[in-house]
Amino acid sequence: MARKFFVGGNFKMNPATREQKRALVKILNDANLDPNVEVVVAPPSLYLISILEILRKDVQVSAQNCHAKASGAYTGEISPQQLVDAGVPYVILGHSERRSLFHETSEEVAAKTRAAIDAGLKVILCVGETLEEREAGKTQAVVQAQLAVVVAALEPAQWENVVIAYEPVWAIGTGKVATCEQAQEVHAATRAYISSAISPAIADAVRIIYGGSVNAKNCKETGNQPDVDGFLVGGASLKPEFVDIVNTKR
Ligand code: G2H
Repeated sequence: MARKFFVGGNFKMNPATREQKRALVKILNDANLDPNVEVVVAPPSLYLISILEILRKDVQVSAQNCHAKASGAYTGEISPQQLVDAGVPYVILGHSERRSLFHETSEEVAAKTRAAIDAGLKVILCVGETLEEREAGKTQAVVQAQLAVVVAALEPAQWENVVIAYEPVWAIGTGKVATCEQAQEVHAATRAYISSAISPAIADAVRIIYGGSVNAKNCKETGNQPDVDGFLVGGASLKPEFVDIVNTKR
C-alpha cells in the first residue's frame, strides 16, 4: 500500500510576534506545494485558531500537546475535546522536549494518545533515543519501549490515526542530522516491530517520519529511503525552505 508522504512543521515556541506568524502563513499560502504530500503545521496553541482562519485549506494544523482529560481543574492545559471543537485535526505527543523538559513519561504519552484519538484527533507520536542510549546500542530497545506502552493503550484500528515520528534526541536542533542509513535502519526496525506487535497490515500502512535537524539540503536523500514517509521539521519550518522540504519528492 502506498503511504502518503507527510511533512509536519513543529514551530515549537515560535514565532515571537503575530506579525511573524502572518509572514509564515503567507509563505505557505503563496507556495506551490506538492499535492501528493500531507502538510501539517503545529504553531503554539495561542495561534491555532487564528492560523486556521487564514491558512490555505490544503494545509492542516496541529497542536503541540494536549491533556488526557476532557475538562477540569488543570490550569494551563488544553483538552483533546477543545482541540476538536476548535477544528484542529492533529496533535503532536511525546516530543522529546516534553519528555525531558516537562518530565512526561511514556505512560502519560500513551494515555494522552488514547484520549486524543478517542476524542477524534490524529496524533503525531514522537519517539527517539538519546546519544548515550545510541552509543550503548540501545536505540531500538528505547524506541520499542516507548512504542510498546502506546501499543498496549490503543485498539489496533486506532493506529490509522497515528503518524510515528522518529526523532533521535541527539539530532534535535543540533544540526547533527541522522544519516539516511541511520534513519532507514531505525524506521525499518520500527516497522518490523509494529508488524509483530500489532499486525503486518498496520505496519505496512503506518507512516514513520523522521525528525531532527531536517533542512532543504538533507531532506532528499533521507526522504527517498523506503521506510521514511516524511519529516517532522523544527527550525527549518520557520523559514521559506520548509516549502522545499514539503516538495522533497518532486
Ligand atoms: C525535532 C525537530 C522538530 P529540529 O524536534 O520536531 O526540530 O528540526 O529543529 O531539530
